[in-house]
Amino acid sequence: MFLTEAERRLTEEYLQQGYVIRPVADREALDWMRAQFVRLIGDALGAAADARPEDLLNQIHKSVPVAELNSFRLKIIRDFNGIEEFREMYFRVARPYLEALVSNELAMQLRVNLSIQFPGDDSSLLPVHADTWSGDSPFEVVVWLPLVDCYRTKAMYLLPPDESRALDRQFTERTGGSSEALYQAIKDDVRWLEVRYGEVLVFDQALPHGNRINEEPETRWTMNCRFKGVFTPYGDKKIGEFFEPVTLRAASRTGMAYQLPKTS
Ligand SMILES: O=C(O)CCC(=O)C(=O)O
Ligand SMILES: [Fe+2]
Repeated sequence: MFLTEAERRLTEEYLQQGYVIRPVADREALDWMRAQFVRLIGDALGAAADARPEDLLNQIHKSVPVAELNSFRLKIIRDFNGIEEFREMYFRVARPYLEALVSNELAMQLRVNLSIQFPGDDSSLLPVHADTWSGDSPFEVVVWLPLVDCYRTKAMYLLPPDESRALDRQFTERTGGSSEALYQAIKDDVRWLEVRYGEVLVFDQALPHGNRINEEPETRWTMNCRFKGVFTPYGDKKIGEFFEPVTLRAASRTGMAYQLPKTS
């Protein structure tokens, strides 16, 4: 394969671990996004935030009652997805990694997701799953971007490819039905992914992953968004409804528009 040395390293790492963690490719884009959050949180709370951004985010559970967490989260999601440049900024932080691992003709999810997890809160957990189990295409990757440092249970976990293949071979025996039973079966094999603010995670959503109660004293704020090659097979999430091309190239545009001359 005609890959550069850097692409080869990234590829090996992704195939071996099921993910890569790298410094964001555009730090200004990341800081711009975090500044938008600070502004939107100020709007939502009805008071301009004067704390440092990392303190405001990490300590938000002191200002928002857990009963209001979901409506607070949905409001913030609606607001930042309404900002014109937001998706492009999101793309910029991961662009070279996506181009190396996925394609340079990419489709991007239309809406970026946000997960907020208060310390000790069990109301917004994602039990172990692979997105492919509920209809996502195995050609999709997730770009997971933290707004605060994520570590231990404030992060997410992933089952690496070798362990995942072992699980697939004995899926029924080891899972016993419930997702908690499944987690118990794999918990010694999963990797907790430490991702700091300033880094970005790209992972294979076809591998089992999820999160647990955040036992750290700070709130987790992470975004996630799916990308795939425009011309790779689609699952339930379709182009136009869920995905949209963001880097279609000239020859693909002329190719798709092409019609043979009519002969009479
Ligand atoms: O953020 C997490 O803990 C899990 C995210 C996830 O399941 C996903 O993005 O597919
Ligand atoms: Fe997932």
